[in-house]
Amino acid sequence: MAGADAGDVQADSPVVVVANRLPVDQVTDPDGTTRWQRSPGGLVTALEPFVAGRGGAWVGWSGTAGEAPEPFESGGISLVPVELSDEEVDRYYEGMSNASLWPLYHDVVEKPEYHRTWWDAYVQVNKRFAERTAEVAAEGAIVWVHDYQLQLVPAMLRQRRPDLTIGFFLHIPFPPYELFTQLPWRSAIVEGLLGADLVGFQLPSAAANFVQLARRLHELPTRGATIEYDGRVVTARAFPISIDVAAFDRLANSPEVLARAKEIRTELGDPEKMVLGVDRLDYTKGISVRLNAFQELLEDGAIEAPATVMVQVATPSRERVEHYVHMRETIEQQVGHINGVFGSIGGPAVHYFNQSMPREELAALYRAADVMLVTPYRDGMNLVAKEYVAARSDLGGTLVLSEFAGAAAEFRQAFLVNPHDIAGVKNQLLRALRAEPAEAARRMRAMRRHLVKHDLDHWASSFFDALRAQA
Ligand code: ADQ
Repeated sequence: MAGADAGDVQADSPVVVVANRLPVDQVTDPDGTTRWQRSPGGLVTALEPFVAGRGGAWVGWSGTAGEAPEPFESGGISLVPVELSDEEVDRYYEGMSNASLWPLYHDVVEKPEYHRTWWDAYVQVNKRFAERTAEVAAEGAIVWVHDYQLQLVPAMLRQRRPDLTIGFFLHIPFPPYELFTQLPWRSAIVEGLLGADLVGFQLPSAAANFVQLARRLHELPTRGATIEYDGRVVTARAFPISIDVAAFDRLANSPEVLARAKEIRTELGDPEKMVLGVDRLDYTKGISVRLNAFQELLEDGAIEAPATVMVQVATPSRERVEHYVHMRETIEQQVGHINGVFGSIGGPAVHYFNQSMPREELAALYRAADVMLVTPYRDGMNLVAKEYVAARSDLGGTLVLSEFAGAAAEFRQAFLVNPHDIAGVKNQLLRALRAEPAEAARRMRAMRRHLVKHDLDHWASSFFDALRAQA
């Protein structure tokens, strides 16, 4: 087992990040050689200053099943790979994490499946992560564990290393008591999280859900944001995640991106209005909601194509999980239908891309769009909404945002919608399309003012500060 052969790993890292994935991807060059490349994600950028160059370590899976590579250095961080077998990828990752916990935590928008074999693999893999972390953390180190795949790690780690200060952050929503308690392994998960000193959530309501569970399910004494457990005090608080606002702003204002934004409008046939959606292809993101709204507005004659066009970019995701295959087919059929009825030769009403795009292209799309549609049924935060606002220093463009995205708590000046209410979504989309430039600018300015003060560094620093205060 991976945890057994620590080999050259030394227990000397004062800060350890533990996440399902390492912050690197293995890429193969044209000559067949493989190398590690830093992943584009924001998490590594946020945590780098706290981990890199200080002997910090990152424990995670490489993304490939089979024997784990030896620990290695990258960008000043010691990367400690954890092994996952093919069967564990199926059961722990695609099963328990993505077909049980993911839908349950997102308000059962799809029906979660529960299988004991998946749970067993989840326990086994969490244990391996805890063992690996226990081996690399220095005496008294600070450990920050991330997300729903690793909820048992805090308790498993504390059992092995009571000297550590342990933080946990959940990137996705945390459901209310009535939903959470359908999980057959509910007590084990709550006890797993209670192993941490600080449990962080995107929203105060999620933190409150957790405190309530500890009180009602485990009959633990609670006071405000704190829970007494096992002779310790566990704090549950909100730390809304963000993006590197300055970097995104700079990117969106670069001459190349501005030129590309213009070019995109030309390539779309110079529409009067461009509506945009950018998501990971996931059933929580409500891509069908906005396609429905767009389609009905075309049917009603409230908008016309190609004067108004929609661009939807959906990155392929979790393609081995059944719900995702089905959802992708539904979306593609819907796009086909809309274009069949409302498109013309060389002029589709919806431009759909099932592709991942470079950051520069996303920034250009954000800058080109008149309306950004972000309509998840439930979303921990939603960074796309934040990227859009960060990209619009021109104060142009409007944001239609689901009330059920964490970002809605911060962006009160967006055109907020209930994604279950199609009439309401249509209404807000029309308002957003027809907003006077002065009103759009007023809304955008207010959202930007909030965003610049609450960036990614603010998020990571607040969490680390709160965690150190618990030490
Ligand atoms: P995700 O569910 O992955 O994250 P989100 O917050 O929207 O969702 O982040 C998506 C990221 O992927 C964005 O940075 C976006 O730019 C990028 N992306 C989307 N489509 C892309 C495309 N076609 N090409 C390239 N990049 C694309 C989870 C939770 C969220 C929470 C984050 C962070 O579900 O609620 O905000 O973690 O905590």
